[in-house]
Amino acid sequence: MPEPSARPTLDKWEAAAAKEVKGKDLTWNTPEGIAVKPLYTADDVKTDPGLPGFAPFTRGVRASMYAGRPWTIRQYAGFSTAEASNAFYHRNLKAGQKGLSVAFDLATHRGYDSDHPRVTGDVGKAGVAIDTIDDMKILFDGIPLDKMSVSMTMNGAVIPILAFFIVAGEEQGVPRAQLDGTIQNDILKEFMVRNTYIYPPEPSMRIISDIFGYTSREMPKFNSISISGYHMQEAGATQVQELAFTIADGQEYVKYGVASGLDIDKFAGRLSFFFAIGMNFFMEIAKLRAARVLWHRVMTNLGAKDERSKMLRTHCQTSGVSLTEQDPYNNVMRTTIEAMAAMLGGTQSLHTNALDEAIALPTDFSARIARNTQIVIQEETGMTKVVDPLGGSYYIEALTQELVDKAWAIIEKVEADGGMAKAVAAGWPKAMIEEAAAAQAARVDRVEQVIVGVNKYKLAEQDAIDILDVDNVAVREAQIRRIEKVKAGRDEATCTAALDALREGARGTGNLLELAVECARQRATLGEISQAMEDVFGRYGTNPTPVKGVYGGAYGDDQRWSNLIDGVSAIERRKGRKPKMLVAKMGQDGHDRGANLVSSAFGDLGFEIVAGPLFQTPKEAAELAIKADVDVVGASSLAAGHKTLIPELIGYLKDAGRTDIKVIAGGVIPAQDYQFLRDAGVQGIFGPGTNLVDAAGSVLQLLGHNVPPEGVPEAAE
Ligand code: MLC
Ligand code: 5AD
Repeated sequence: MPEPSARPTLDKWEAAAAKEVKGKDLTWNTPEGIAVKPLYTADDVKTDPGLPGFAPFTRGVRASMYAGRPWTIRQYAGFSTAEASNAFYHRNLKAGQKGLSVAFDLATHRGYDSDHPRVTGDVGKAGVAIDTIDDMKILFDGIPLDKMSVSMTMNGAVIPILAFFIVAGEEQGVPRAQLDGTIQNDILKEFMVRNTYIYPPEPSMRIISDIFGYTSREMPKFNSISISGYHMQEAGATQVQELAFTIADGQEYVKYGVASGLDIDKFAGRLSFFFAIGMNFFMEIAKLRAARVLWHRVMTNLGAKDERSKMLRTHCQTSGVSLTEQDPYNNVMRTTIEAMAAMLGGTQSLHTNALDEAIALPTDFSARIARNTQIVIQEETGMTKVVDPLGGSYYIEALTQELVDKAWAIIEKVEADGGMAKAVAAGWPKAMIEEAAAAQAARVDRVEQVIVGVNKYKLAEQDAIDILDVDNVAVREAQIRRIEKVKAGRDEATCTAALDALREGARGTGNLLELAVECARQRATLGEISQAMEDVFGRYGTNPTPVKGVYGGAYGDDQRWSNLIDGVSAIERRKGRKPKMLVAKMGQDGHDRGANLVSSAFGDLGFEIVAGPLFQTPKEAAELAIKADVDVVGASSLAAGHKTLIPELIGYLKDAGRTDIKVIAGGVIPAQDYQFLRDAGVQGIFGPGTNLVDAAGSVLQLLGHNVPPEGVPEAAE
């Protein structure tokens, strides 16, 4: 070591670096507004991160962390029937998975039984169909619920699902006090980004307090909520937004729990979190550390005394939107990098996405690689042997502090507005996230942000990969048969009495979960339990409000963009009005990022956009298209309902004599389905990774305007 006086100073380093890069500014301005410098030194570290297992838990919630016990390998899965999903779980557990995580189909999420007319396209598609306690028992057949921790991603229909889980345990011989697991139960982010809500905000918040009350009393091992930022990042939020809104959501839930009469330290220890881990490696590591610091601060301010109440425990999932349909094997590397960020950030539990993520649910093959990504890290690399190995890294520590400060500023703004429930109702967090999404889409489409295989290093030819295709018609028929069987075998009078009691409880102050447990015992269906509460609370709906000017603003006087605007004007001159497009969301698919982006970008080009409400039936979408007299319907599908819903939509337009209204489809549509959709009359298909400028060129062509050569889109198909 040279003497301190002989050591080079930072000035000297700056001069040397500037010389090497000929004065180029090496600062990286990230989307969250953080200026990342090319070098960090001890001067940048302002806070001591302390030790793992001790407040404020910057370096991890356990003293020994993975050296004592590695994180839980918990793969999110579910599809088709309870039988098929149960068999999949058994195969996965045998191959090294450690915890379960159930994905339900969208009909279940939204509180509909599989026989409901609104859900024909959704049954068994994006997750497993659960209608009755019998389905739930089959789902966990051979899985001891006192030994296996089970996460269930359920928010809308959280009351019937948790009731089924409790009764499935009972009938397996496991008292509810021994049930180990987590229910997502996070409705605020549903109103913001994920959209599987059922009831209006106020009764939805009551449901959460009721669950806190019941589980803190009856189920001491069960995590009563998984406060989720994951879906915010998927919807386009920056890491700072994800961090801030998630912690603010948590703060709001605690306030509601306390207001409902609970002692903070009686329930706060069982609150858990869930974050997305995207490709900004160090930022994600720092985000998890910052989250722990922020939660400790928030809970201290709220008066928690028990250190466990202030300890942020989290699940993480690698980022779905960071994965591509194009050259899908790159997704294995992306997921590996993200998994490493999650573990270096100190996650308690992790899901790694499968390489076919961008187009379908995992197959046994892709699920194996995803799972083994974690097993290899845990068992081959030695990475688990040292607690928080990045602790003390100048960059990580400085970034952690910067994220804490930036997120805290947003949390304070939320508080100044009266808390997250009010902010969500006012809509500004959602608008902020959508603006970030539009800005990001423009960066990718303009190749300012590289996505390998999508906007750079593209393959000339894509090989199709084998994907999982669920036959929703067959699943629906099987589910209907089971619903009939369960209804035929129950005592109708006691079942009706239990449902009546639930309805009364909803009107008054009865604990909704406790009342629903009795309904589940009496074989009431998920749809019936949901309906009993809907009778009192009503069903909630919103209309999208696409952001304006962010996507288009990124293009300035770009020639291709101007050509497209000219094209829109040419059509306007010819028709005497602007070209008009309905952006339609059909079925129970609430994933609206794609639809919102299309609405924003096409709106910025001068299209008149009819932003259709979520959850339309094909008939409702056709009626809206005809009423608004649009030129084209863009059906956005991200939950695999496209083969059922889009042909139905075209059928209704045909029956009404409006074959002039063109139908295009976008979203998660595998190449295998293109011909089927074309045969059904779809005139343009835009898969994941579509450049919106290219897509706009194609739509203008479809409407009879040829865009000049530099504006001619590459074939989207
Ligand atoms: C852990 N333990 C240790 C230890 N580490 N004991 C001694 N030494 C150590 N080093 C103990 C813990 O204290 C705990 O016991 C037990 O081991 C289990 O560890 P854990 O760390 O709590 O892990 P886990 O049980 O896996 O719980 C993780 C969790 C939980 C708290 C984050 O909420 C969870 O599993 N969440 C998963 C959520 C999920 O899968 N979501 C999917 C969303 S998909 P004790 O007694 O203290 O509890 C989605 C997509 C979509 O949302 O949109 O559809
Ligand atoms: N099985 C496995 N993974 C799923 N995901 C969603 N549904 C399922 C399912 N049924 C994953 C995808 C998606 C994220 C929200 O969760 O990775 O991006």
